[in-house]
Amino acid sequence: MRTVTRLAGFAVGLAAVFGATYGVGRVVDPAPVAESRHDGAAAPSADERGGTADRLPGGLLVSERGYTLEPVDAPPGEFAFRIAGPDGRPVTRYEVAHDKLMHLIVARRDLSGFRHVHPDLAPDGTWRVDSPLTGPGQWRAFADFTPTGGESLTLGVDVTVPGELTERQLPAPATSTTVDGYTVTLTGAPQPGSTSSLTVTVSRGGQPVTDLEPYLGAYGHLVALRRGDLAYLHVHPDGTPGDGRTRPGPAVTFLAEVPSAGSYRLYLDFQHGGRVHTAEFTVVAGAALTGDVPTPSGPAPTGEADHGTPGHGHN
Ligand SMILES: [Cu+2]
Repeated sequence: MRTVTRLAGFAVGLAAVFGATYGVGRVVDPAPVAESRHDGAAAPSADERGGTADRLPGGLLVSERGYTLEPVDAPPGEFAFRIAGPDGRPVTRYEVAHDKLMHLIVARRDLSGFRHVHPDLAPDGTWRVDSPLTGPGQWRAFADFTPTGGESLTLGVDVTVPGELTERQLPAPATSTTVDGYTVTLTGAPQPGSTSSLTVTVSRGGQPVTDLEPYLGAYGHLVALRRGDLAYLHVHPDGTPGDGRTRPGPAVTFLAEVPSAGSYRLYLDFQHGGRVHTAEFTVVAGAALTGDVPTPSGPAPTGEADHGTPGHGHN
């Protein structure tokens, strides 16, 4: 899995993305800035960097290691894009990862409107899907894929949907949420720089759900987006269906390593009753260390129910 990003990697990431002017009060060694990659060349290994660094979190770059995410014009109601490869031509060969050739994740910059969909590949390398951009706003679209002959990669691009938008406050941190009649609780808290165990427990009508269905080869998929820059972490469960030790609920455990302190929105996809449901949580990593980023204005919402996009779902 490529979701593991060490704390040292975060320091490099912040320096590379924000430059020295955006330090959130942390001491960042300036040396790695010069090593940030703008040319698509392979990342220096941790050893080459003196054992201090990993690569950036996913989704922050529109172009990385020679691959570039390019939205293309599409009819209304459709979203289309391609991945340009190192030779400049659209990539047409991909490896299956988590049951699919391509995972497209979208969320607004305010972390609302999350969708996770699976586009279809045309022979010319164009990916098409019914548009998951469910309303106006500044969206970030993430393409999570493995090109044949390359490593897995998550590229991100901004997409604007015109129209009037009321920006939503990030819901307050909570350890329980409801979706589609299910109650999902979260135990564990991510700590930057170390692997943290996060366990979600699913119940319905007060009864634990013990017959979760595999979805994309797992009993749950967890995407985390960092508040502030939408750094993307795709976290997978500790255990897979059929491995003889992983039970189909009510608990699903994930191993997460977040790249920094701060607020994250977690999006848990799980399948039950033949449908995929998405439970969302706000968590604060390293809260004791730095505290949360203050909300710019107005009181924080007290619940989760006002944040979700009605009918957001999957295909
Ligand atoms: Cu997917």
